[in-house]
Amino acid sequence: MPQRGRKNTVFQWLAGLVKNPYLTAVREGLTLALPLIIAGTLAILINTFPLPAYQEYMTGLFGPEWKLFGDYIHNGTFGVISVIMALNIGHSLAEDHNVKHPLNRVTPSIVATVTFSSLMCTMEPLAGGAFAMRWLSVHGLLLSIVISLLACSIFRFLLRFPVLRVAFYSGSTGASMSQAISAMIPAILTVLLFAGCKAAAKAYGLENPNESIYRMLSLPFQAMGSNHIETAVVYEFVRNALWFLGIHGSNVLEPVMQELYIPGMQANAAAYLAGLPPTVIFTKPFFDCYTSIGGAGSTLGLLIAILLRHRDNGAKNISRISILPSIFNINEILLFGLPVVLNPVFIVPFILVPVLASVISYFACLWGLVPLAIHDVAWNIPVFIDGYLATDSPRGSLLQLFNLVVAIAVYLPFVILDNRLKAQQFNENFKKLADAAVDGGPTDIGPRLLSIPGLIGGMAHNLAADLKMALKRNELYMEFQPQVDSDTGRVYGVESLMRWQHPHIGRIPPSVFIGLAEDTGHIVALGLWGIEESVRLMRVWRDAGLRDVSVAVNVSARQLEDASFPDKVMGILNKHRVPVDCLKLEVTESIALTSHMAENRVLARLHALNIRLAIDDFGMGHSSLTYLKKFPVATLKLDAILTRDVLASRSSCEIILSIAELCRSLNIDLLAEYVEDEAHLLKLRSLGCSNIQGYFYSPPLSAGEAFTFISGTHKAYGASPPPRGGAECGL
Ligand code: G
Ligand code: G
Ligand code: MN
Repeated sequence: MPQRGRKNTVFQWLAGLVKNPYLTAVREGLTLALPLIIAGTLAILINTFPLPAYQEYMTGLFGPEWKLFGDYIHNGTFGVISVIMALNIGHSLAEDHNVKHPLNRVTPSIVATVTFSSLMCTMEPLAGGAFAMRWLSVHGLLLSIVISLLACSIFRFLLRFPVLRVAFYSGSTGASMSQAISAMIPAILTVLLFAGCKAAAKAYGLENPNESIYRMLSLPFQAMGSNHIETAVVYEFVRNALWFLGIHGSNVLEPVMQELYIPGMQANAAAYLAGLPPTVIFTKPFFDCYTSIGGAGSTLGLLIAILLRHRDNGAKNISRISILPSIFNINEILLFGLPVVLNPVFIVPFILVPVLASVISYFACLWGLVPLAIHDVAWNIPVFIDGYLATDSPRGSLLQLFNLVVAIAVYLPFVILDNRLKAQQFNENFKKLADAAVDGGPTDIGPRLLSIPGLIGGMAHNLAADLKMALKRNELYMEFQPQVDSDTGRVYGVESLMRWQHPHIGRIPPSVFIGLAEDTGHIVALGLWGIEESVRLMRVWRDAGLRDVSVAVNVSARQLEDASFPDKVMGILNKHRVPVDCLKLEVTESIALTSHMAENRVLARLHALNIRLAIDDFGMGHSSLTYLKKFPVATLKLDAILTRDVLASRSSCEIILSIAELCRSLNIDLLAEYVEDEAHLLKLRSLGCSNIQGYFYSPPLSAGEAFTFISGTHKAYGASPPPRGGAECGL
């Protein structure tokens, strides 16, 4: 067992690390850059597609400069990815900034970007600008990430000091004006600090931090001049570790390639031409063919492992988009989109797989299982083909296959780990969303769930988008919970309850999806659909001889703002030839019985059309009972807190007694919900409440089950006389 305990501790540690706000900001920043990365990848593919016929065709069609088109896209996307990252990281960090200090969300982005560009600009006269494009591109990525995180942290730290926040009475100026001004001094100080550091560094002869980093990184190799397995292992280790940090590893180590592996290739090719056997194992094609299948990190193995075993849709979609470029060894979408870069889950396999592959391939060559490379091949020739072309032998392709299988096997456990981490994080966030949905009641001031900051709000947005398609895709349906007259045991009505079976997540609690529909306004359409489903069922039941049952449908505040709602409901009843007293609309007390609603024209119109109302969750709101007279209601449904408490609390009993009394005098039906056992049932009946809904009789049922259940009670207790308190549907 201690083994398992330790495993779980590591898992929890990793889960914590993955949730780290800075790493999250980096991941989100990369994800936000995805459109740009996909466009850039397409441009690489268009320009480098490794088919001579294609290259000739394009030259013939557009002239020798045809690659400019792709170059423009590439420079416009990957060429400025470091700037975009600064913007994105600022944006991601602003989300949790915002909770503590109301702040314009763009400000941290500006601070990060300005800081980065002030560090990257140079005073050397460059053609037409003061930036070396190189450092705005992928090559500046690590520095951009580090600087943005630092700058935003310092900015946020400075914001904490009230003296630094310029306060002024906003008066008629908008919120952005006052927010921008209050953040002004911390923002300026942050930029000044970094610019000061840069000036100081320059005074010591250190101008561009990137140049220095790159120079340092290639140092270890200057010592290792030998073309041996140790050098190859270190080369793969460093190259992929750099990629993991978001640095173009192959580019940094280009000197090694130039000094060792390209000459190695040339030596083999020369030997081959001279009719001699090749002698050098480590050549440029060695690395292109055997250790970077699908790109750095041999990520074709990762891609296949994800498609085989990952259950997360995001990861799967990114992998699907990556298939085509990965065939040509272009894996930026996977590296930045999944992402692999700075993702603690994938650091081990991402570095281990290429190192392993270099060792395996070394021995395969050493033992003569696979011939050495004698032809140079372009880096973007698809796997298996390049192995064959480089060695003139299918064994080259076989070794690639072997390495690919090893890559899949090494990546697989980490994909499963990622799966578990994502699932855990999803569940945590979903629970928070569900709690938020249950907590706050409806508000008049805009969205509740959609305005939650960060990942939870993001999840709310995703679900709201899914909900828009749910009706068309048949994911919504209604369930019906019987309402029973406990004196006779007969079912006199049902409450219809909307359900959403999400294709990937499963059943979504109604509090969540109804809350989302209220936020987006979609509830108006969904609500009408639910009413029509319920009314249609009444028609079906009546045709089947089940006549004296009514249906109660829940209605949200948003629906009562739609002036056409009452007439649409009436239209539905007419369409299905169902009498108006077969339908009840349930509105919660906190919505219906307020001064605001007393003036509501929709309620007045519903009343005029004789459409009956039930008041849900009655007894705990702060409503004034006088409103009960304003809109004659048919039914009061006791709040669950009251019914659950009746055995334990005297005051709940007193309250129910007086509500029962009130109902008798106003001729209103009283219904107790959430009745789960006989003790509660008996007590409630003794207090004057005999209409019961709850698990004691039945949970919500499908339409078919409800029909069977109701027919059963009607057979057992006879169809007449009509139950006391329950409404008989006329006609
Ligand atoms: O989890 P449960 O089924 O108990 O959730 C039911 C709650 O969801 C109800 O109290 C109601 O507020 C809401 N609800 C369920 N169905 C509908 C519906 O069709 N329309 C509206 N507006 N709300 C519904
Ligand atoms: O808020 P409203 O009354 O519309 O909520 C109805 C919801 O209450 C239904 O979704 C149903 O699933 C749930 N419900 C109905 N009866 C019981 C019960 O006896 N116990 C519990 N826990 N929930 C119930
Ligand atoms: Mn209800």
